[in-house]
Amino acid sequence: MKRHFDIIGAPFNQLGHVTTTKNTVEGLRKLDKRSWVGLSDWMNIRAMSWGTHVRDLGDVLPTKSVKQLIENNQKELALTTYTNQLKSKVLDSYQAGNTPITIGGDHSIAVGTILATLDHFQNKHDEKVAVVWVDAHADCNSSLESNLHGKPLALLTNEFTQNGWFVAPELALPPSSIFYIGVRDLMPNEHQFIEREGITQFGMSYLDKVGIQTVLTELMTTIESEFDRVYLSFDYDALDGSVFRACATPNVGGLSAREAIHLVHTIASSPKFVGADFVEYLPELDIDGVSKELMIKLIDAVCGFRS
Ligand SMILES: [Mn+2]
Repeated sequence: MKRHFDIIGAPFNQLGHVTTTKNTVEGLRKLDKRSWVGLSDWMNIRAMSWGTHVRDLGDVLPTKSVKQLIENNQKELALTTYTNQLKSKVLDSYQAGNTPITIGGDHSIAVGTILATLDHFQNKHDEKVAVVWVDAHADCNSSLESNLHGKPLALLTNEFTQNGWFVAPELALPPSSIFYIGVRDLMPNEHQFIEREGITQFGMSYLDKVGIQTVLTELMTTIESEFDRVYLSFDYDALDGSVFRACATPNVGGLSAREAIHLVHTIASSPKFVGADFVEYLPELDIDGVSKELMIKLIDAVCGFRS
């Protein structure tokens, strides 16, 4: 199967621990003095020299009304409005038979990408979708106080039910479909949710013991036997924060560059793979461009290149 990839920009960074109105996707696309490559040039090289089918669909920008809602502190409504726009763009990609690669944005944008995935595959085609969540955090914090970028999985599973938040049952994500990799900073309520629902976690200590290959073999064996599709949501802060610090919440002791490339390449190589998002990378904090080069390698790994 020759895949057709769609790059979708989701530069929405208003619901995290650090907010920015800068276009974080443009920071990745463009070549600058700090890095030897920009995503746009690199994808052109892949298309022209290697025959990769990849196109950049541009950005889903937050509208005036989204910005207004945030100013009015109606954040859940702002997120619903923004992610509805993003969802329809991602759905277009699925309907065209393509593989969307969405670039954030903070992790709240995954509400849009995953609702599109669940709408297309779970709701319309009655298929079971596994969501692999690669992150330093579990992002299922259901408390009212925490930022929305820390609760996309609470929102998608209807674990968070305040401020009018509700996901239609046919679009809700079953907790048993979540697979965590790299989580090492949990809140007690998140721990309880994970324990209660029996969610699969491949934590860093397990990875230390068995290595990334065993983790991926176990993960993909389960997905091959129990699921029809797999979606990948990759938070930059899953990476080792002692090296990769271009985000709001770097966390020391995460995935190495090689482990991350191998992980993304392995999941994206599955015939069941449908799409991915890469979130939380903040170009303005990337002082030497190392993180940008890795982000491009991770996106390249989705396209089948393990370089
Ligand atoms: Mn996250």
